[in-house]
Amino acid sequence: MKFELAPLPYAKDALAPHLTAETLSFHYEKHHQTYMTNLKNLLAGKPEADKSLEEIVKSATPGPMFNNAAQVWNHDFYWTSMKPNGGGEPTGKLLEAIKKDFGSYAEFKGKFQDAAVKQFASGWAWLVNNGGKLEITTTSNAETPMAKGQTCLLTCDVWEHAYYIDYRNLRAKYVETFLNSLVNWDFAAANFK
Ligand code: MN3
Repeated sequence: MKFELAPLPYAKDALAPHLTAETLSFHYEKHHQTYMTNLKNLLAGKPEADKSLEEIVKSATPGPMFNNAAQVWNHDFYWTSMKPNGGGEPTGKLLEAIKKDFGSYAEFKGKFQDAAVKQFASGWAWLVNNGGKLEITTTSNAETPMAKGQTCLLTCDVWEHAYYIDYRNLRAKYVETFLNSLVNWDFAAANFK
């Protein structure tokens, strides 16, 4: 397959003021692009070059190939986990499932924020469908629930590069803003089907 970054699903300034164009420029054009460039260099002349990105993530052993492929996939997933004028509560079947598995949207929100803030150092906070049950999980560095057979519904990047320009050290404020103003519940609902 041809490995090129997918375009951002919105303009670089479309998430402002919550995430500025400067943050999206660095995060997408520098960090995300570097993972893709590294991956392409690692794939050159290798049989894995014919696999899909998802197949590479699922089959790679720990090391640079996994790290760069998974970071490309995680960031693609992160961009669509947000949208302009996002945030608020989900609706429909997804809201019903959140109520069933977490008690209420407010309880889900508190647990997601807590997990995202407590993830030590670099990583990701996720809402996943684990065999029919919704769960909040965090992963370190490039690790991804997708490689473990869980269905990812949405993710929040908690690497410092995701928020440091706009929020400095205040990860909690960034995560709260992600849920209040950015999260794309339409995407999560589509993944839940
Ligand atoms: Mn990132």
